[in-house]
Amino acid sequence: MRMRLLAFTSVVGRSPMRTLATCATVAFAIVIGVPASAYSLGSPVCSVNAATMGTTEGNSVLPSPNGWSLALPTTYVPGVPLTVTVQNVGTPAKTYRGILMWVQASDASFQGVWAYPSGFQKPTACTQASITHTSNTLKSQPQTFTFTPPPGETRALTIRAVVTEASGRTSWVFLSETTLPRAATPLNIDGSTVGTAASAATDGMLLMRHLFGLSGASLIDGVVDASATRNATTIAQYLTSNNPAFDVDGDGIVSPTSDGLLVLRYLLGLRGTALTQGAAAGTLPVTEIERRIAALL
Ligand SMILES: [Ca+2]
Repeated sequence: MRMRLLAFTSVVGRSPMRTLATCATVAFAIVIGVPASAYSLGSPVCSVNAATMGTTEGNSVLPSPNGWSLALPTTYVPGVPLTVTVQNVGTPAKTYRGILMWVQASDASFQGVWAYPSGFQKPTACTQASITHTSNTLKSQPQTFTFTPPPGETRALTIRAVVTEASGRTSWVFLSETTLPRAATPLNIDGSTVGTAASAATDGMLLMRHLFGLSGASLIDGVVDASATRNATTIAQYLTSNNPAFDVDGDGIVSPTSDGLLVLRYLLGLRGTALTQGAAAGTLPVTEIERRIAALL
């Protein structure tokens, strides 16, 4: 019911539909009957569910998910892009015409940002948490997309998708939804298994040294926990692949004298102006910087 209300609300706010209306009654009928992913120019709505689709498109002639699935990581790190692959593993030659995919947190709020490759776009009235096609031409799969979870987010995120196989309205299939929990303690940089999962003397120093360009022995000497599960090589790989997570002041750059210092100070217990004095480079309020670091713990 919540999903239906969301979809309906999204449709009501869509101005192009209003131009089709000749009177309030007709407008209401069109709003109720708006097709979703079968639209030749992409979905006008931000999300749908099976009930909405059945009502507006007619019941699908295909059983969901009809071989379609999403491939993606098992967890997410706040602020770090991840790859989502739409695929039909059992039938590599299978094509599709339309798609609507979106991401919501547990309170049904839309979260995160899709990148839009050629042929895909943001539904006009939606946030970048939704992605749809730009035309109903046949598309091959697997198709990869990039999604960036919000910095500072800690709730599990659920990715949902509906695909339209043929040009008719009743060939829609829902893919099994996938819920990604946040990765455990992304700031546990050395992967220690004993004691404090993230500490200034180890993880804070590792981040700082890495951002100053140190590697090998000079990266890890004296600053990895006895229970560390990563070595100099895998610590460097971890910090590189999760680099965007450490832009805690949100200026788009990960720097030792701002982000590295902020994380180190936070792990030492500093908060408020004592945290950010002379360190933050962006325009985020200190409360948001604290939230972004806390989301990595
Ligand atoms: Ca930064």
